[in-house]
Amino acid sequence: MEHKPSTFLIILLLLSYNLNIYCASPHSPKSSPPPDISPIKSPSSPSKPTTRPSPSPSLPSPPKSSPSPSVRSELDPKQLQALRSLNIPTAKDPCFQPSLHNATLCDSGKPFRHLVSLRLINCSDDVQMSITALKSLRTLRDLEFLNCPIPPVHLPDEFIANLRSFTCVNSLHKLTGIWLGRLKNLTDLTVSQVIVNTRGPSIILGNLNKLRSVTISNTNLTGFLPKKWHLNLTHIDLSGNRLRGKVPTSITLLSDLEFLNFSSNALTGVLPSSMGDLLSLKNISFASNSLSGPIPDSMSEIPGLLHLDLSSNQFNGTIPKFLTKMKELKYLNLENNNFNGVIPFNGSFIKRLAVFKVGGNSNLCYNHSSLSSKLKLGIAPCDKDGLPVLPPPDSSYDSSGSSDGSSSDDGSDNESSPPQSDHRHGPSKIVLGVAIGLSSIVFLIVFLVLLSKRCA
Ligand SMILES: *[C@@H]1O[C@H](CO)[C@@H](O)[C@H](O)[C@H]1NC(C)=O
Ligand SMILES: *[C@@H]1O[C@H](CO)[C@@H](O)[C@H](O)[C@H]1NC(C)=O
Ligand SMILES: *[C@@H]1O[C@H](CO)[C@@H](O)[C@H](O)[C@H]1NC(C)=O
Ligand SMILES: *[C@@H]1O[C@H](CO)[C@@H](O)[C@H](O)[C@H]1NC(C)=O
Ligand SMILES: *[C@@H]1O[C@H](CO)[C@@H](O)[C@H](O)[C@H]1NC(C)=O
Ligand SMILES: *[C@@H]1O[C@H](CO)[C@@H](O)[C@H](O)[C@H]1NC(C)=O
Ligand SMILES: *[C@@H]1O[C@H](CO)[C@@H](O)[C@H](O)[C@H]1NC(C)=O
Ligand SMILES: *[C@@H]1O[C@H](CO)[C@@H](O)[C@H](O)[C@H]1NC(C)=O
Ligand SMILES: *[C@@H]1O[C@H](CO)[C@@H](O)[C@H](O)[C@H]1NC(C)=O
Ligand SMILES: CC(=O)N[C@H]1CO[C@H](CO)[C@@H](O)[C@@H]1O
Repeated sequence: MEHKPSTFLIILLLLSYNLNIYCASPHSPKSSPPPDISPIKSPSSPSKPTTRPSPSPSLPSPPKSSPSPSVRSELDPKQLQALRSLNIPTAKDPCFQPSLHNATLCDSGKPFRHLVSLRLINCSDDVQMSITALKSLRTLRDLEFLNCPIPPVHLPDEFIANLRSFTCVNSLHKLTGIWLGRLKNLTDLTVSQVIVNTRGPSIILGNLNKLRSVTISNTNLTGFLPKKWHLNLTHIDLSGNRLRGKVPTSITLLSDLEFLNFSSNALTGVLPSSMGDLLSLKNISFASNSLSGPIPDSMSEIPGLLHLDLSSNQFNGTIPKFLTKMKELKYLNLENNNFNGVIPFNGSFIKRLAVFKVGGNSNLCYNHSSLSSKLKLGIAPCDKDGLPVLPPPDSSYDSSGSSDGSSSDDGSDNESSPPQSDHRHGPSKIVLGVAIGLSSIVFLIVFLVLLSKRCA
């Protein structure tokens, strides 16, 4: 306790030594304005270079589809007409106008350009997509409906043949599995906030053999997960549906899969023990289902796991220590399950994560000699047998933590090996603070007197 004021004294002496030099320096005439604190300020004073206006701001590189204006060709008149029938403004060439509400993208064909991408946003419900219009738009590779409450459309075969990407968010009233299953050449499918009537996702996924990315979320999709998956899938989001049954082992054959979201369904059973075969996995969520059993050991093999959400299920067993070895992990949510035992984490692991949740596991506890109660994990500390101390943690004020700047000084203390139970030191901390404050003032006065004598 004594060494804190003495450190302060040393700093002051050093400062006054500095000032001493400053006062004596020939470069700083004594007639200059009071040399109050400018030498202390100086480290921050070198003016930062303000954002330099670049002499010739380079224009953003033009989209690859637009050559120099002089040689540009125009959109195919038939497609122009089709766009007009969709109430899309065509006064300006849709291949060049900045995409505002209805985004369009064209190829660089000659003599005419053709549309490759069309996005309809917030359209009025009286818009009709006629067969003629759709046939003339068969060059589209990408079609998106966002908030377009128009009636479902029948897509002609020649239109479907070229379509690679289809998005329907809160649009087209209602879709069926058979309608979506016709879009056989798709690599990307996104359907969200639309009712999808079907017996199960297999009707759709079993037909789209080129899919790489599929999102069918919040669609009230029913049935079971497919047993057969297309092996090139990298992204699967079937969250927010009514899917039931087990997670099939066959899903672990998807070695390119990076993103898997089955959250908010009615899945049951245990996770496949070969989960660790999903070597490309980065984000995974099984949150809000009725899954049980342990976290599979094989998951320790997944090198780049970033995001693991198993919350709100009935997973049980102990939390595996291998999670601490996962270098990339940023998000770990295990709350509201039946895990038991001591959590295998220390403070430095938990601090590394952006999100860490383990609350709502009544048989889980933390070792209070390696984790501070300040982390407020929502679980009880363990007794010496590794069982939760009952009753569960009470977050009432049992320390001075709420009265002083505890949040600022706990930055490193739970890293150190003997973390004392800090609530006993509450009142003495305040006394110490007052003492340091008072002595600081005294020293400052002495310092100023000294300074004024030297510089006078
Ligand atoms: C579509 O409508 C939503 C809400 O009505 C609005 O926030 C959004 O900016 C609109 N988007 C476009 C491109 O008009
Ligand atoms: C998919 O595209 C190929 C050419 O890329 C075409 O031959 C085939 O007919 C298309 N399939 C469907 C179902 O349209
Ligand atoms: C989805 O299904 C549930 C249960 O059958 C039903 O209550 C709900 O209204 C459905 N949602 C929509 C948007 O139809
Ligand atoms: C997966 O994609 C690769 C190209 O990235 C392709 O060569 C291969 O045929 C695809 N596999 C299947 C089963 O479609
Ligand atoms: C999964 O989907 C839900 C809802 O659709 C979303 O809230 C959640 O963030 C998603 N999880 C991941 C890992 O992307
Ligand atoms: C994957 O998880 C990370 C960490 O939580 C998050 O920042 C990122 O947005 C997620 N990626 C996707 C595609 O949801
Ligand atoms: C997990 O729960 C299942 C029943 O759901 C039970 O058979 C199993 O023994 C439990 N495992 C552990 C480690 O508690
Ligand atoms: C808690 O950690 C200490 C020191 O790391 C260890 O000696 C003790 O056995 C642990 N207690 C439990 C219940 O695991
Ligand atoms: C925290 O745990 C990790 C992984 O077990 C370990 O590498 C690290 O040394 C621990 N840190 C401290 C301060 O105990
Ligand atoms: C088909 C379609 O959605 N057309 C819309 C394009 O945008 C204009 C205004 O931004 C709407 O009036 C059209 O309905």
